[in-house]
Amino acid sequence: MKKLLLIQSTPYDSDKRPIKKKKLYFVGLGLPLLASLTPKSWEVEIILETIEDIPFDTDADIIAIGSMGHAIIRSIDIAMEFKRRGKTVILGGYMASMMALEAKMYCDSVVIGDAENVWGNLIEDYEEGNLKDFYKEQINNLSTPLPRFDLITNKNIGDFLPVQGGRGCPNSCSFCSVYCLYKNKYLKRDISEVLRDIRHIKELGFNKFLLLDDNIVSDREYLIDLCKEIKKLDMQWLSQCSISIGKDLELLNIVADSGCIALSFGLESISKESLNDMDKSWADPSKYPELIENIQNSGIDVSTEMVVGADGDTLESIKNTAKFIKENKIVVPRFYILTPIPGTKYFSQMKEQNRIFNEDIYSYNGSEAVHIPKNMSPKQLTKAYWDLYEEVFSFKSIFKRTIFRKGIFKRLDKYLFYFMVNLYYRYQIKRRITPNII
Ligand code: B12
Ligand code: SF4
Repeated sequence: MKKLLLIQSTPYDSDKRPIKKKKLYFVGLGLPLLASLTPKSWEVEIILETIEDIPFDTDADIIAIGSMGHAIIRSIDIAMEFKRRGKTVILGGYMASMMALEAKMYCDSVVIGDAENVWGNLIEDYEEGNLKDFYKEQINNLSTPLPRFDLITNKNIGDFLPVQGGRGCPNSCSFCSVYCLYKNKYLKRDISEVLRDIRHIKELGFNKFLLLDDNIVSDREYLIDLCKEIKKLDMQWLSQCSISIGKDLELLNIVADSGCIALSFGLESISKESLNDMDKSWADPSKYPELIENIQNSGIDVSTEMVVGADGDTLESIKNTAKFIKENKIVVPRFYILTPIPGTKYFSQMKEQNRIFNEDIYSYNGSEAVHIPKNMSPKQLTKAYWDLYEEVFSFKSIFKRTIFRKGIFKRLDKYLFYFMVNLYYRYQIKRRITPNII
């Protein structure tokens, strides 16, 4: 029987050691899905490198490696090692798709973008000794088989399994990788298919799921219909979407009522100028507090993703961001330095303006400035970024955002959980690890 080894690589830390954890709280869907798209005549194994070691002496025939964000550099190192050992190596996932020519230098074939329509052909071509350099076919309808969760549920993962709703996003933020691959397209799966996967997850004994979707409010009617069905299954779920959901109280209630416990929002910045600059002019930071309050009042917890270093940012506005997070009692805030990722519009803009200060794209990790900001030096930006993290994860701020809040005793277990997550993030920040891959 032929064997396929699927690997999700882990990023390197600042000493170039692969970041390791005992438990991976959130797992992606890409590899379980690829496994289910693989012909039944193949044996498949999945390795999540964050929690497992890579079996370099495997007897697998094909090694296929994912590439998420700055973990691409680790993916390339793994690819080169397997090539050295004479294996057939495939790279796929976001970064390999966005820099496919570069990725090809280290492997036999690159899958660009969605794998659904090409993975079967790739396996067939391999069997016929006829692998092509690139496989690319964008899908127009999103329909996927039941993912091979059996290949990950025996691992030390969290209590949420991933289920996909939609893929892509109608917006076009200049720094965004999703826009690069989907160009304003939002593909959604049939509600019956999404429910099939959620029911399966429940049968496996999981009562929580991660609804993977780049922006679940991309299609309001679809979301309402989906939530009405999810409610019947009595489960808890998390997802991410645009903060604009905070304007729509009716929708918020339907979403909360269906079991949504927390949503993550890419707020990006409290500076309107910065948002305009990122082609995110539809977002209005002066409205953020009101929208956040509406969301929190509906019973949904708010976690945020923000970036610093856009042209509207000053050292003072970055400092004020800590105040914003504290005042709005954001339970799980995360930050990145705005980074021009090759393939994005923002990368081309920075390149044209000659503002890329560090050309070594493989060193980009979202926590060190690589471009020349408008209102500070790259060094000042990196320092302001870590100062912001230190301030937001000071004990005072952690207590204020998680413990000292109205209704704490009604939902003590929940806020204690967030308190623990914050302590863990603090521990990572002290070691200069961006808190993200738990
Ligand atoms: C769940 C998730 C996570 C989870 C789980 C990660 C994991 N290791 O499995 C957590 C929270 C841990 C995480 C962490 C990170 N993530 Co993440 N994550 C996601 C998210 C929300 C969903 C991924 C998913 O399962 N999608 C559903 C599946 C079906 O789609 P897919 O992954 O795109 O897979 C399809 C194709 O891409 C392809 N494919 C995917 N992998 C592979 C591999 C091979 C070999 C092949 C052939 C094909 C292939 O086939 C699939 C079917 O078509 C995406 C957003 C998104 N739009 O996908 C971000 C996303 C992938 N993450 C991103 C980033 C940046 C990160 C971090 C680097 C964040 C950070 N700064 O630290 C870390 C790195 C983690 C790591 N490498 O271990 C970026 C990647 C951007 C980029 N240019 O690379 C995304 C796109 C978010 C965003 N909007 O920017 N992430
Ligand atoms: S709203 Fe989010 S997913 Fe959509 S383009 Fe902007 S950053 Fe990307």
